Amino acid sequence: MTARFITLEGIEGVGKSTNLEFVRGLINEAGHQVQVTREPGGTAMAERLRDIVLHHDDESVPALAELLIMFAGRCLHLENLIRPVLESGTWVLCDRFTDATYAYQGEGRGQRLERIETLEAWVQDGLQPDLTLLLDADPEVGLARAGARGEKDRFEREQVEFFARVRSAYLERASRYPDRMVVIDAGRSLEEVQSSITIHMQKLL
Ligand code: Z5A
Repeated sequence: MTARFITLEGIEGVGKSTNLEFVRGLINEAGHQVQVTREPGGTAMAERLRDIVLHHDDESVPALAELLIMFAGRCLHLENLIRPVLESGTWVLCDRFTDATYAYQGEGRGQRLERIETLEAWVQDGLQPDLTLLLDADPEVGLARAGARGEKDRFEREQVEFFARVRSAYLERASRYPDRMVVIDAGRSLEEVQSSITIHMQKLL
């Protein structure tokens, strides 16, 4: 069986990190090896770009620069980790991928759709996730769950209206790509969320 590429998406605090481990367990239980990774980041150099884009405030970051950094990191991640791992037969489970770019840099920062589509075509050359689990919840819920943490990064300092725009962009993409993206109501208890995830994963497994 071909190795699968699965991504988790959603606004801040909806439970991506929490459920990543749960999904890893489901894949392992089904007898597959899986590499867990994340974006921005995933390789040593892409992690350095992540640090720049999330934590450095020493000069202003134009929205176009932010977009280009996301795709530069993605190019490193795809060529040096994701493609080789999939080719070796190991599944890849990634915390965020290009849907996040459409949602954050597109709807959130106002970057034009055609720009993102062009970069996506250059960098991904047709590669898309086999399944994207979109954890969806009201921004107030996500921000409250994430709120207890310490110092906030450049995105976490955004206001609730920003996350509302990001959320609606995610939902719009899910309705456009229903074969790849499934929306999971992440406002429910963790047990209920994981039961929905299991149903969708079983179709793939
Ligand atoms: N970004 C971008 O702009 N463009 C791109 O192309 C890409 C990314 C790829 C870093 O992402 C930033 O990068 C991101 C967008 C940008 N910024 N934002 N926002 P990240 O994924 O590393 O950061 P994050 O979204 O801020 O992750 P997070 O805050 O860690 O959220 P999470 O992983 O979804 O949530 P969690 O840590 O699993 O859960 C939060 C808390 O809620 C925790 O205490 C859990 O125990 C609890 N939890 C989880 N689920 C539940 C349920 N169901 N009930 C109750 N409590 C729960």
